[in-house]
Amino acid sequence: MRCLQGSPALKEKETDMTREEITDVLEEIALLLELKGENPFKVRAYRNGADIVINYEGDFIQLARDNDLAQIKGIGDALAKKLHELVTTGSMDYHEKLRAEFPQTIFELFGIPGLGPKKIKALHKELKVASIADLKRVCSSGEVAALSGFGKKTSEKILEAIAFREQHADRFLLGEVMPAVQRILADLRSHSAVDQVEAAGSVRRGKETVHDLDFIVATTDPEAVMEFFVQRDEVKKVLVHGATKSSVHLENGVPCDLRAVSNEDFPFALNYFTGSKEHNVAIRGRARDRGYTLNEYRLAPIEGREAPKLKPIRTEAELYDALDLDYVEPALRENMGEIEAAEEGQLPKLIELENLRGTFHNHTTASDGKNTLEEMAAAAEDLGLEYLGIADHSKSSFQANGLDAERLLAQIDAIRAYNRSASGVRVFAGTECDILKDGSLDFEDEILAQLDYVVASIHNVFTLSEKDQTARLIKAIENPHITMIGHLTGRLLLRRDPYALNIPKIIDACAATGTWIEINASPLRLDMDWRWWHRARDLGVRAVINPDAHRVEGLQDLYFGVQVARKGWLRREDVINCLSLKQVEKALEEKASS
Ligand code: DGT
Ligand code: CA
Ligand code: CA
Ligand code: ZN
Repeated sequence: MRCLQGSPALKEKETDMTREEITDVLEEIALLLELKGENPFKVRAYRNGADIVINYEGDFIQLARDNDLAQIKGIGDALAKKLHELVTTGSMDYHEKLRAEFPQTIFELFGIPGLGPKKIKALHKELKVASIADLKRVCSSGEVAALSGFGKKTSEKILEAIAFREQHADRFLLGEVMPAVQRILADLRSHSAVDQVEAAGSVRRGKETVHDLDFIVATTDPEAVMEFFVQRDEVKKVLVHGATKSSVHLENGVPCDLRAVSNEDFPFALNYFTGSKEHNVAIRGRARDRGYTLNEYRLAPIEGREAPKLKPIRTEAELYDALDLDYVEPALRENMGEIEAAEEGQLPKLIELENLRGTFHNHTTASDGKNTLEEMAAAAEDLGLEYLGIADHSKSSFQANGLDAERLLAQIDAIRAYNRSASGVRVFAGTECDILKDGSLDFEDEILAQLDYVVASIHNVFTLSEKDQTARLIKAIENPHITMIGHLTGRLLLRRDPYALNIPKIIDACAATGTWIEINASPLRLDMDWRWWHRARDLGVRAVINPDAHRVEGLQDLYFGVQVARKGWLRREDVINCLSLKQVEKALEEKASS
């Protein structure tokens, strides 16, 4: 599979304003209009506009520049004019005026699960709630419980959500910070005084959430590099601007550290600041046992101790070698057995993004996706994939416009017809079938049997006890029509905890039935968690990395799924969608007939 982030088909031409930024403005206008209680059609017009901006096939930005948008279906004259203003001046008067009618902090409220515009409007109007701090106060005082349409239970739920948020307030999704990481790396790399540069810390280890970004550069002119770094446009606040270390906050609130070292110190600094702390402690202990001291500057004999003479160390690989260890990939540096494995030459050869040949769990406009089957297939082909599975929602996911049997059968026909007519990727017909409360499935077996594969997922009734939720899932796993389990625990990182589940039991059931487990690659899910994969792999469970894409850009999330697989010690042969088309067809048949 080709490099994702740079894929030409998906990348926007360089402009000051991106499509994403324009959509954000339109979505925000829709929200503000809703808060004001404006006519729903007006609100809808901005939401539709946002969809069009993202999905329009031509050069939207250029058309907006040229004031030529009114030719696009769904964009009226008034909106076209406003978008022209936005793209050419960077702001929209209408939007700014609307914003000014509300306190800035009101936008925080949209981040609380369960609070839609209607509720926020009521809270704002009745209790003057304009921030999360306000909301916490009126929930605690009992005023929210007494408010019509809310009640005690809702009030408690809101308080729980606020507490959850506070607990996670200082962390960010890896997927959320990755674009900034790439920009910063590229900028630093382009600086003439920079000899080497790497992201370190949790980002380099591919952790699913991160507290801050850490960068290390090797340079002979640290002051110039520091100056360059703190002057970047994206930097909002400079906390420390030292001779060899700076700490800043980026625009999006993400803290970011830069350290400058000499070329000689680089491998030691990089290794130290990559962590994890636990891994560092373990290898430092190992160095000490061998008579060396290891820190962020050097590996050197401890004074007065006998120690074998060291070869020069210019890279991390040479550092590990000096400690009689195979090179440990950053993804594995969590002190979870990697040092023992490195000592015994037993580290896995980890899967790489390029190994992926296809993917299974993706949505289209048939349910809640934003792109058609043809568009998704073309995007998959652009990424160099050989096959693409379409798994739209089933009918119980009515909020996601899930398909009933009739619509599903029509979709199967459409996919078969597509495969006959097109020569690009092979499309597999699947479903993301809801697992109902009792563990039965949302389609009859007779329907499921007509599909190429079935992703089974839980989308509701999250509150069962661990025992019942586990039994519910195991019942689904035991249905031979199920190919794989989607987003196993239902967690939304930094937003919603996983439902209660006995994961070892689920892994055993999947091993016994040959059911695959998804690595849901959406940066918000990354589920099943990497901490379980080593064990699952050893029990023979196969992983399948799925982006759960709801639009063509979503396919790029495969990158994050691969990070999870790597952190979970998975090799190419452990991941089903590294198989070629021919092999994967065979694997699907075998699963269906087991
Ligand atoms: P986070 O919380 O997502 O930023 O996670 P990290 O791992 O990036 O942590 P951070 O930024 O505090 O520090 C970067 C690395 O520096 C960390 O992974 C290991 C190393 N480090 C930081 N403090 C210590 C320490 O007290 N002892 C040791 N051994 N290493 C440390
Ligand atoms: Ca960090
Ligand atoms: Ca840090
Ligand atoms: Zn789902």
